[in-house]
Amino acid sequence: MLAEVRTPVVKRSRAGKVAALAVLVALTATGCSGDEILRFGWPVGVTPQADEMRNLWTWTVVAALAVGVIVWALIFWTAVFHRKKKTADGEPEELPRQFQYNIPLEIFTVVVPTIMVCVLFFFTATTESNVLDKKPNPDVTVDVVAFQWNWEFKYKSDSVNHEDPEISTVGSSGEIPLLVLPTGKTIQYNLRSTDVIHSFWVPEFHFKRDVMPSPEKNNQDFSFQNSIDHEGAFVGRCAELCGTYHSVMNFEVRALSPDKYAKYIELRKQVNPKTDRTNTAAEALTALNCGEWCTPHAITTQPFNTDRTARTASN
Ligand SMILES: [Cu+2]
Repeated sequence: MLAEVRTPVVKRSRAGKVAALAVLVALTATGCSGDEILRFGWPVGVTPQADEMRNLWTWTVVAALAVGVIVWALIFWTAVFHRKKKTADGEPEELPRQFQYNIPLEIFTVVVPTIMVCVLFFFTATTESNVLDKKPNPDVTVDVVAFQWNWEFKYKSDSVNHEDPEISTVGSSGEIPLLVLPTGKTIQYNLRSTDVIHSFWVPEFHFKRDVMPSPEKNNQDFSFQNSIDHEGAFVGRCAELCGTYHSVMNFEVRALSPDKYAKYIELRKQVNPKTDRTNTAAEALTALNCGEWCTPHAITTQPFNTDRTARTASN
């Protein structure tokens, strides 16, 4: 009698140990930290808006996995324990007991998913509203101009003082455009295309928005705001298939502390005696000489080699 009682307990504890070991192996073998696992493949965000998006993503995936585990367990349980068996003399048995027209079960399967959709809708709508929130007077306003196949960034050094000369950084086939921005300030991005539809995407912002040729025509909101938490270099990409060289339509966001940013803007206004025109982004960053984040060329990506004759059989 005792043996009969103890056996299932021993089996259960062994199964528990195996499950715990499997989780431990999965965690250590992949080398993922807890934070990495909860990001479910997303990069580390660098804006408060990105943190909001990440929270929504994490808890949506957790909820989906919880539902998935329940559904997979039910499928497994049904397939294993309620399959059609044969009788002792090899004849097929009658079908197991059927459950159609079970009103409480049908109400349950309508009400529970409805509640789940409502909860997901609530958190999606509140997150969207927070991420798209705009302050009336942003500290910096940038006009982002997308064209086949590069970017131009035009911004006032001071969005209040409209008499300042407009500073512009444009990419070329040989140079990735650098969008230099201050940390901890509210930045407004006004998106516009000069030809086809592009998409402004910085993975570390956890944000992407289509760049349209005439957004007013369809009442599209072509601007958004964010603020960047810390200094760094973050790759930006076009995320809308826009033609032959779409895949190389990259840029780089360079976030600098507000004092370095102010110096950068001053340097952009100064005339370079060597070229007799105002400093380019690369020249201003070189003159600023602030270490890693003043590197004059993109760190996170590199220009596409447009020299067709440079191709050999090996590449
Ligand atoms: Cu594009």
